[in-house]
Amino acid sequence: MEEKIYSIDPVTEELARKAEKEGIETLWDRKKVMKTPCGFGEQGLCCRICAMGPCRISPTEGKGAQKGICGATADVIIARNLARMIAAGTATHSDHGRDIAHVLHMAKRDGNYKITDEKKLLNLAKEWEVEIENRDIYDIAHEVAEIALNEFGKPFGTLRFLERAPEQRKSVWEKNDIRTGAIDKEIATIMHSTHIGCCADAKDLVHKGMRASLADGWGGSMIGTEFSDILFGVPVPRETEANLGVLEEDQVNIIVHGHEPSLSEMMVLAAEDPELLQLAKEVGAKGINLSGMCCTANEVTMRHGVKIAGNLNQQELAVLTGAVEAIIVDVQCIFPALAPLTKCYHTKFITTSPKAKITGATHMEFEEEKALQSAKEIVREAVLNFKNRDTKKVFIPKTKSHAVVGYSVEAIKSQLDRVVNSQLDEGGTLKPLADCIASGVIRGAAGVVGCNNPKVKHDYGHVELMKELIKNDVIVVTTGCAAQAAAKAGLMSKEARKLAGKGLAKVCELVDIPPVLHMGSCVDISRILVLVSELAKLLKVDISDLPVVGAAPEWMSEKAIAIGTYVVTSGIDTWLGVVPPVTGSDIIVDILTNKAEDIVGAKFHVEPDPHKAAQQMIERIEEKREALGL
Ligand code: BF8
Ligand code: SF4
Repeated sequence: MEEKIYSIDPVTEELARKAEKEGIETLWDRKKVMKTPCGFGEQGLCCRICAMGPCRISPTEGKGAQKGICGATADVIIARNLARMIAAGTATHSDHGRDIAHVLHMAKRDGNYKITDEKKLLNLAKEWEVEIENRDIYDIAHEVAEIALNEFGKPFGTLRFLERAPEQRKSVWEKNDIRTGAIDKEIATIMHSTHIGCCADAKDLVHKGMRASLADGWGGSMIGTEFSDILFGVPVPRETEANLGVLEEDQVNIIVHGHEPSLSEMMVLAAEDPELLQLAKEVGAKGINLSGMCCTANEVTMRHGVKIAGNLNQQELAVLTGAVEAIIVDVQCIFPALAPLTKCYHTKFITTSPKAKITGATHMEFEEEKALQSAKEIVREAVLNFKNRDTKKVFIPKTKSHAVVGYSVEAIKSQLDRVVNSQLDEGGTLKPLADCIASGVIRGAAGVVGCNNPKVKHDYGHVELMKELIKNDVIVVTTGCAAQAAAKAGLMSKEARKLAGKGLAKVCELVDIPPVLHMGSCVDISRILVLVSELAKLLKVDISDLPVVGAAPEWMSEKAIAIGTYVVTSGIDTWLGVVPPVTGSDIIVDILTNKAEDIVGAKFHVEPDPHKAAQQMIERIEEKREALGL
């Protein structure tokens, strides 16, 4: 029998084999049990919105049920399901943003949460016309936070951050009634419109989805990023290491997994606490080794260089090393499978958020009012668990990769300042980058983002796509689990410029950057929106005119659907490596992959083969260049 290959990542392969040998179940086993996915679900032809159903529509025209009991057609059912996915994704990122805004609202000079980047706060205060003269910085912060919190429910007006887009883009949104209002309102409207017997117009439902998606990218996500930077610092380039080889045999290994930096930042501080370090020594460990998983890893590696343990598909494998004392989680992308799995090892599985309690886990609520104390209690649990480690079960793979991370827009600008702008006697601008793109030294830019999905060989979609793009002089910016795939594959080391085409390699050498830039977590795709907006303004064009493309080769979450939709709605063509559940409706497929271009100047493309996707993306970039006369 042919051996199943799970991943292109040798560490993942090694640990998946360990799981096989020990008879431990992983996501790949559960996928196997799932057998062929439900054909109706796969095409989006199933509706369970009301109790007259569930209704499923026959994929064959003229045969079997062609309508739900209420009369909803396949087009309506699929559009409703799609809109609900967008609403869920938008809710998730935005609720994260709201939490961070609350943290800024409670920040105090002598509290656990302080303002780290006053400049960023003052810039935002000016942008939002908040009085700054002769005011205490914390008063300004609290007022800015309150304004942000009102973005979620304000009864009138459109989102403030939409103003950051170029004028041409704003007109496109205005003309098509896509300028989004309060974040919660857009989500609620979708839930209302998709209730039984409400909106039954497929095109209009996609339109509603597009409008809500902007509340994600230009709303909740942007609030999350901006406020995290103000509280915890704007990321700057720093060295780190990636993959499960970052675990240490002789230390207490703690993994932080999830999304919100309000928890992980405190965990970083707690892991450095002298008393807890002393306790670690007393239990026989040489120290406390904190590493991150999924987007939480991105947050803390960008700001502190904390090592990256792995991405989505590796969360169970971390436990399988037998060397993790505790896996501490907050919200999103946490497999419930960790609860029974951790019972097979000594690992403590600790949930911290009231929004994500998991049966079988130990819940230690993280209280923001006494954040550091809460974090210390959690770390203490982990340290005390070191003595329970069963050395016979321990296997830490050797492999880990070196990476440079932390390319916020500000960091990219200061990198350009240091080596290019300083010679030109100007600073704080992306102009040299725009010039490189205009001259053709760099052909364009691609944002490669998103998850892992066992439908794709782990990391293969991300890594192959990125390699092909950089080889063709397309600079890659990345976030989320895609960023971690790149880090593990060595694409974020400066030496990776050897894999780049001549032009890009030269720019990387001159500016001292890797060809694949780590821009953060999934909410940080808002950084990419700011980046492309500034580039478009410099070149005096709309975002949709730029030789810029996006891709989510291994996406799986509703968040990814919301992201893809706001990226397209912002004017950037987006390639998906996994087919979304919409293929049962020709009308929806036509809107997403064709007609969207007439409305917002960009559309979705679906291409599971990363090499073919890269070629299509490069062709699209060249088309855009030609249209711009470059
Ligand atoms: O928000 S990339 S698997 S970790 S959803 Fe989740 Fe997907 Fe990873 Fe972060 Ni984003
Ligand atoms: Fe069936 Fe219509 Fe109810 Fe959906 S909303 S389950 S299609 S009756």
